[in-house]
Amino acid sequence: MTKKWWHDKTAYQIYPKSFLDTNGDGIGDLKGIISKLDYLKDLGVDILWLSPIYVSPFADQGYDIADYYNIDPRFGTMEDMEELIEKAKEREMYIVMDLVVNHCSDEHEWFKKACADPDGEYGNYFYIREKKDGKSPTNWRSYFGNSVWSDIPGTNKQYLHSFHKKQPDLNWENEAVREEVYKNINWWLDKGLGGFRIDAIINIKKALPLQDYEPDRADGLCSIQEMLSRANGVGEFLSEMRDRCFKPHDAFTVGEVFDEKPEELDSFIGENGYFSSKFDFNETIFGGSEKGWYDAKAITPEDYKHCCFAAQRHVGTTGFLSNIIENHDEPRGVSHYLPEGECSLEAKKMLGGLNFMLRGIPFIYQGQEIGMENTVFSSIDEVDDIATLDQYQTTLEAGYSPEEALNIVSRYSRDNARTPMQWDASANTGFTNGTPWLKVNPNYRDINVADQMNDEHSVFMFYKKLIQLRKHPRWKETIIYGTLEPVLEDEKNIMAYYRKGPETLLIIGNFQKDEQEVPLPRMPKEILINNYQEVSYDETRIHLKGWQFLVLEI
Ligand code: TEU
Ligand code: CA
Repeated sequence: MTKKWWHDKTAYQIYPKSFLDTNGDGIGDLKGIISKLDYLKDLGVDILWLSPIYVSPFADQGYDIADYYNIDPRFGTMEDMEELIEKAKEREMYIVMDLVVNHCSDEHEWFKKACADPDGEYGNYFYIREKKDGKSPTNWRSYFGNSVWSDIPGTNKQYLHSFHKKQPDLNWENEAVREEVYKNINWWLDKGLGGFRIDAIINIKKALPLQDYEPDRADGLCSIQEMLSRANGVGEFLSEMRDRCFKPHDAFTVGEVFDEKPEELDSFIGENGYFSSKFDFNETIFGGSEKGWYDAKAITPEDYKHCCFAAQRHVGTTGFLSNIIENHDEPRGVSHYLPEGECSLEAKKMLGGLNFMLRGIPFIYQGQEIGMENTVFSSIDEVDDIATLDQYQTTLEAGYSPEEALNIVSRYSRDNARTPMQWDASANTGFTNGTPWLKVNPNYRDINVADQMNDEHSVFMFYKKLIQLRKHPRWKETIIYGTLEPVLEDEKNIMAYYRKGPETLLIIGNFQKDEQEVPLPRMPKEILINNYQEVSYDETRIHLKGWQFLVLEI
């Protein structure tokens, strides 16, 4: 395998709106990120992925872009962006931005021109169709509920939006659209970006001709997945984008890829793949239901283990997964994957360690490094996320009471990950001296950076140790390029796997409150990581306390 500069890196996702506000408007900004580069360097992360900071009306918190060439004033200026890229480079860190090109904002000039003249040049930048007998062109449901079609005022036409109606899909079949996208990618890469995280990229290829599919709810609509699963040929666009943009810049790219076809793995992330990596979403999507969040099945430790190993077995050494326990679209990992009420210090470290030592590139989402947890919503009015608000309605329509519906959506809401970063125990947790755009999690006095930076037993220090281990000259080759071999798979609530390279490491976690003993193949040579102070074992067995996590040289 050709070695690439990103293979041995650790990535960190910043949600700029909630990271640090420096001008008192309650919204995080670029100057806030710049002021924390040394904090991030101290943690040990190398790649910083910023969720979108382009000009946007924030209908979907910036994933609705109105100008791909400018920074939204609420985040700062282009000079701030250039300073961030420069100061990151001084620290051997790389800035990765979010490439959101399945759709733009309805306030983008392209869409305004399309609405003014739907049959003109810009009309073909989008999917615009005549309504048939007053009906929408197809019966697909958007990710945020209701039809994917909305009216173009003053016409009998509608435009397609896979997501929110303020996010019109771009027509990738139109070469002019592709050329606009490639020009923008290269413009940013020429400014010194390390690469991109690629948003909702499977969505850019639609199954043509556009047609109805079997409805899956009483509303007569069907999941958009029905269409996506029939779309073929996305690779033509992705290989063109790779060859015109990413490859010439040796850029790191990670695809937000749901529902790719298994046989396309090598094309996506292999030696000459469209992307450097793609996220492992197996654990994220487990238990989901087309009906809605209210119908989702909880994930158990055994489910989690099997999801991780299935993803690892599928990829093998074909390429590199990007491994996460959370992101800006998900609830907090420790609240989602640890059983109710088990968010202990040891359990948080175990979950982080088990994910971190998998084969692939580890991503830490802001706040994960200090063990931030889901927040509490006392009313649906405290929620700012369109996905959560849509799911709340769906849950009410399924017959749940408002308080039951609030309780259900609180468990899965994307806003759990978007509450302000918890810096210290001062007012508004040190995030802003104004009014935060989203309520601070009330547990900030117990969970914050300031308390953990100098506590050798903190979650922060544990992640710092994990990152140091990945960079350690003796172990890095094995951790980065070594194979992953599940072991003790039939032992309930034990998640264990070898990492085999020049050395052999055994990673083991007791994914339950109760202690248990498991067999060992031979006497471990060295304990590299332990989330407790001690551990007892001999050449045949190891005794694990509740939530105990270990990395052993064996
Ligand atoms: O997410 C794509 C996507 O599939 C998720 O939005 C998922 O369907 C949704 O979160 C349901 O809860 C990307 C971004 O990560 C997300 O923040 C944006 O909302 C979305 O695309 C549209 O740009
Ligand atoms: Ca601000």
